[in-house]
Amino acid sequence: MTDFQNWMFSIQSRMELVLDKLLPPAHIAPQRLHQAMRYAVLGGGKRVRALLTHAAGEMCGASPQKLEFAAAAVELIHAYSLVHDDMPCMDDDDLRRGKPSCHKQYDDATALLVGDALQSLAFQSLAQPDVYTNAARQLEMVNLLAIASGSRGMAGGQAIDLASIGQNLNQAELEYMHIQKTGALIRAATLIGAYCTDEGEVGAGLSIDRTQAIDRYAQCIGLAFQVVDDILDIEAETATLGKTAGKDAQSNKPTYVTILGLSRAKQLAVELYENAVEPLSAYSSEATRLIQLATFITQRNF
Ligand code: GRG
Repeated sequence: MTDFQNWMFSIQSRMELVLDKLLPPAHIAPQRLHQAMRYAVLGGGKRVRALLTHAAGEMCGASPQKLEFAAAAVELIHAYSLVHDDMPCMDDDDLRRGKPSCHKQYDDATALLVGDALQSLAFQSLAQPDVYTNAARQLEMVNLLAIASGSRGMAGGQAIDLASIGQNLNQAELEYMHIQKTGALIRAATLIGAYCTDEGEVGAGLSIDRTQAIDRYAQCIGLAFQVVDDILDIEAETATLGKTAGKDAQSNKPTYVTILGLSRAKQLAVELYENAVEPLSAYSSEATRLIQLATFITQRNF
């Protein structure tokens, strides 16, 4: 196993434990809701957003405990978005993370409540009273996550996505939608990791230059993530993806592949990778994990 794979697996398994502890136990009432929340969050997912939080935090010298609660908050928002996205009133998908999607395993009303409750739990995780020593920075993180998830971020992007079905979007319009739908949360995940550092703490701290470099990285890698997602929708198998392959074409959705064609979409993913890592070149080994993650995100096959 490579050093990067070791790092990734150790964070993925630590995140599983943190999320397990944050989620209400399945035997506590209302049991069905709590079971469904755990079903939607645990035992699946690449945890890309949590990895980004950790990688950015490590670059700025943040402590693991702060990073874990912050990364959990982002993963909880992400899990809520997947549960709602799969519902019949949205993308109507039966498969998620290799198992029946939440509303299929439970029912629509439960899935709706799972999303609502996961969103609240995300902010509870970020609002921990004893973890973050810099209250102003903690408030900034809450604000960042709220904006990224709301109508001018992920939920707004989803609204544009639903309205775009069957429409002929151009590349700029598609990009605008994805900056909000997928990019905003990925950007927040990364910036929140950097914000977990307290000035004067071990490590490099959070200068304006460093924040800007991380922000630029996060915006490019968020878009790259979506371009690769569109490519995989065409090229990968349902069994590998753990979600229905070919769904975009089936739903008549504009994607980078429908607009640019496969080969230009792949070229765009490479360009976005290069644009993402370029601002980090000044930081040498401190930025290693972010650079390795950019490679993982753009070269993944699931
Ligand atoms: C319902 C408010 C609301 C928003 C939904 C992000 C989103 C908006 C829907 C997800 C639909 C989708 C498949 C988007 C493409 C990019 C994406 C977010 C893929 C899933 O993320 P991964 O691959 O999933 O990181 P895992 O399972 O690995 O966590």
